[in-house]
Amino acid sequence: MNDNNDSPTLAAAVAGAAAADRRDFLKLVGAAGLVSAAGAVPEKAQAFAYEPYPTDDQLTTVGTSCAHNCGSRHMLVAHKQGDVIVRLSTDDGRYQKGGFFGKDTEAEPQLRACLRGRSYRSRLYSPERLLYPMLRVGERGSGQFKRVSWDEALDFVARKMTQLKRDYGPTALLDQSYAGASYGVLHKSDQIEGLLGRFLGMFGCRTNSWSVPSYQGTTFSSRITFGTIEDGNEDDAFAHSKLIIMWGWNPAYTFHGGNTFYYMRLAKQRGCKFVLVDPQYTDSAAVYDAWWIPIKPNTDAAMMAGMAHTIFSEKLQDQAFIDKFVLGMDRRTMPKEHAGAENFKDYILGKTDGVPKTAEWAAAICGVSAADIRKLARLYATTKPAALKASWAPGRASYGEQYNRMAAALQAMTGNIGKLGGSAEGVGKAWHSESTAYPYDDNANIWFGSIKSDRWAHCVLNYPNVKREEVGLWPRDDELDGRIPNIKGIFWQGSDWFNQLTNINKEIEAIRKLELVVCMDATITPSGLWADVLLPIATHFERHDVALPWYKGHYYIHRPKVIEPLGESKTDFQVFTELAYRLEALAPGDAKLKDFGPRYNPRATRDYFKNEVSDQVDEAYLVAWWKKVQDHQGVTMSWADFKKHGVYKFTFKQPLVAFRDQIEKGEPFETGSGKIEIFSPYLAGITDWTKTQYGYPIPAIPKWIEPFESLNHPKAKQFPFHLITPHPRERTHSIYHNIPWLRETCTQEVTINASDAKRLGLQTGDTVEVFNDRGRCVVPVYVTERVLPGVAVLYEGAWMDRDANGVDRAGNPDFLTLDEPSPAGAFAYNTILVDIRRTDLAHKPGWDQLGTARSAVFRRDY
Ligand SMILES: Nc1nc2c(c(=O)[nH]1)N[C@H]1C(S)=C(S)[C@@H](COP(=O)(O)OP(=O)(O)OC[C@H]3O[C@@H](n4cnc5c(=O)[nH]c(N)nc54)[C@H](O)[C@@H]3O)O[C@H]1N2
Ligand SMILES: Nc1nc2c(c(=O)[nH]1)N[C@H]1C(S)=C(S)[C@@H](COP(=O)(O)OP(=O)(O)OC[C@H]3O[C@@H](n4cnc5c(=O)[nH]c(N)nc54)[C@H](O)[C@@H]3O)O[C@H]1N2
Ligand code: SF4
Ligand SMILES: [Mo]
Repeated sequence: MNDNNDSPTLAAAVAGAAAADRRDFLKLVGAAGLVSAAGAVPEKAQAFAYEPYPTDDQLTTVGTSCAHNCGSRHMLVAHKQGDVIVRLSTDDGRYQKGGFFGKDTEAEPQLRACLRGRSYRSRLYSPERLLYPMLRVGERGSGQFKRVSWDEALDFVARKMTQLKRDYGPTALLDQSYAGASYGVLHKSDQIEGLLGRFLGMFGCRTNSWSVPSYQGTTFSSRITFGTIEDGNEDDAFAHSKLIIMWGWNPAYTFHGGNTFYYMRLAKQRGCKFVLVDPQYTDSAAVYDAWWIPIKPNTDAAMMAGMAHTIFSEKLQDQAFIDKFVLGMDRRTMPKEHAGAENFKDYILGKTDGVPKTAEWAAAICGVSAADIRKLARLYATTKPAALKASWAPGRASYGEQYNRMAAALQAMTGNIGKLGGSAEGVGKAWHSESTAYPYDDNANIWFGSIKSDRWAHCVLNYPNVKREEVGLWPRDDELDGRIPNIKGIFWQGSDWFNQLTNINKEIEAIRKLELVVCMDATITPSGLWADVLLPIATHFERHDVALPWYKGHYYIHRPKVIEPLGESKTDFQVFTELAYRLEALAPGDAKLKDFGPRYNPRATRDYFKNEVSDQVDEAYLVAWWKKVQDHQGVTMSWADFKKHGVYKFTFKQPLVAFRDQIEKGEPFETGSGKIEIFSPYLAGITDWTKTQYGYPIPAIPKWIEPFESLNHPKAKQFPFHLITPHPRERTHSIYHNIPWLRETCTQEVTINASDAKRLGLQTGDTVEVFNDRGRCVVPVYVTERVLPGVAVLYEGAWMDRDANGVDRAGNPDFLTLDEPSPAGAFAYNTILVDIRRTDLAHKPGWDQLGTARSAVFRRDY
């Protein structure tokens, strides 16, 4: 056993830091990062790890980008001494030869990093950095691991994989890769294009997780209505709006693009009006002086139906637009084959069910006054162009798909689609990038079973007595159709899903039944603590890649290898390649695994596991990828120049607007009818819903459907708060939870209205328990007028920290969420009834004492 206490490692350095003050702490961490890479403590490292900071001319600078699934993508500039990043700064034009950026103009705004990105150094050199492979020695979830060699760890994984596939068949391994690394072209995690999906698929054992937590309801809506999720305008189009309705959208916190806020500020300066429909008065609303319309969570589709009623009854709709571009909005736009079916207008006017969806009807459901519903409907229908930005959070709910479809109906009936300053979002993807540098071929995304992602625990716990509709089994046209996956192992790559999916207590029950849990990550994570094997992965500073923006942006950022991988870290691609060679060797008679290694990573030999070899191979992949960019995207810049410039940004004559060509040039939409399908012939044609991935019926037109739980539900008598769980400003989901610099700025707390606090006798700072029949969390309370009474807000992503009684002391709302997805697959993350009571239990913020305590995983000797 390696005696971690005696070796000069990062963990050892940090062990002494627990009681030290912050400056000393950073000194130790900064120095230790170098120690672990180099094996000794050069005096210089100590000298520059703390103030006085060296000046720029004493350091080298390397332009790169920030990473992860954060809603954006910005430039970072690493200032280095030797192989240590001493500080990080961002785009201000100084560090790029050629000066593509830094102009801070409407045409070329800077790609300026937020505080999360700028604090990355403390994540890179964090005490919780995983530096070498580890194997579990205690019970699963006990957090007891021992350090092992790569050889030992990979041998264990390869043997176990071989056994599980042999004993349980091709669905035994569940792919829970997600977007932690999905925005690079070479080192990629995600369910569709990712490295893990390709690896498990080629191995012949993979259950896929098909629904995305972010916006599955929205995806469904965009696909059904427009035939594509690319319904987004580029950010700069916002600058041309006269009215922006932020519907469940808080771009001040939750980025959906690199420069959204910059362009919205331009719109404001040009006289644009802003509206916010949200249970909470957000900082975005404060900044733009928006008209705040507080709404009961998950009742958005009802309010929108009320708006549609006003628009139809006051004849404010753009009938010419509807007649030309829309299917099923009213009787005359219904497809002939479905002429007798219910159309949207008849539903809204109550002609089919006898219930007119008037503003008064909606008001009784959503809590917004009928007068305000009418006022907003008129404002939206008469202000041109107007952007109704229907964000994802209200759709991250039961029947969330109906909210997004209803929004699309409003966007269509007001003729705001395909117009500059309007909006069809939706998913809002604006860019189709050249997204993979490794082969994206027949071997990508092979699966033998595919389920709704948050049904895995349900599937494991109830196997084989599970109906296909319960798990949203994706249909196949072969003998595997209908077979419930027999899941025995999980891989987490670029994902902290154990912490981030729904109903964690149910997940805990399920994970105990598994035989293999592998976590590949750069740090110890809450998921990792439940794994059998921890594999240390190099961060984006420690490998060569190109960064992709999120859904908007039209640029690439070069990501050179800034420093050598810390400790024994390897890239995901190195790990999968080496495993492929090992799996092939373990099954010499299996023709399907012949040449698995070279087929998986065709530019490499088995030497790829050596960093000096992988560096060369990665460069070759990226050069070939750049050639694709040149061929497919009309780029003339050379790879060498791109590397010098750091950023390549596409330029356009006019802002990019989704569906402009459909509206201006009459091109067909990508739907079956070529029109915007408010009535969906596809949905109308489904007879057996159990044979679809949805499992349960979905109406052919957008409709209001009561959510599983809401303030209008009888269960609200027992659990009187509707909890919503938006995305945090100080974290990217769970990433950065342990970073003191960021956590000092924001407390993990539950926000409630002052009237509720008064009733419960609570004040800001009091510790409360937020609970329901699924779980319990302990957090401080924050009391404000900025949230609707009856609503509680608890941001997602806190690192779970269960006590002996199963109470989460960190305040992770996924102990309270329901693992019952909406028919279209939307996670019900914002559909939660809870109660709140004062508690004597302590909240554990998880970033100071606890951060270093948790890193003890590296120091114990088992
Ligand atoms: N209650 C509630 N829960 C939610 C949500 C909500 O709204 N409410 N939102 C959901 C949504 S939309 C999302 S997208 C999910 C996010 O869920 P996750 O994707 O699980 O969240 P992250 O915290 O981003 O975790 C990504 C992990 O990837 C690791 N990682 C980063 N880069 C690499 C790499 O190159 N290789 C490897 N192997 N690992 C890497 C990071 O260290 C991190 O641990 O959370 C969901 N959870
Ligand atoms: N800082 C930061 N930015 C991020 C992320 C992050 O973790 N941190 N994650 C990224 C990812 S993966 C995603 S999926 C996106 C998510 O992007 P969004 O879904 O747009 O963001 P959220 O923060 O979940 O919620 C936005 C707003 O919706 C409101 N809301 C919640 N429920 C309801 C409802 O029922 N009705 C109405 N009308 N409003 C409601 C919340 O109060 C909040 O103000 O953000 C991306 N950007
Ligand atoms: S918005 Fe995202 S990419 Fe940009 S700096 Fe912040 S964390 Fe990094
Ligand atoms: Mo997401």
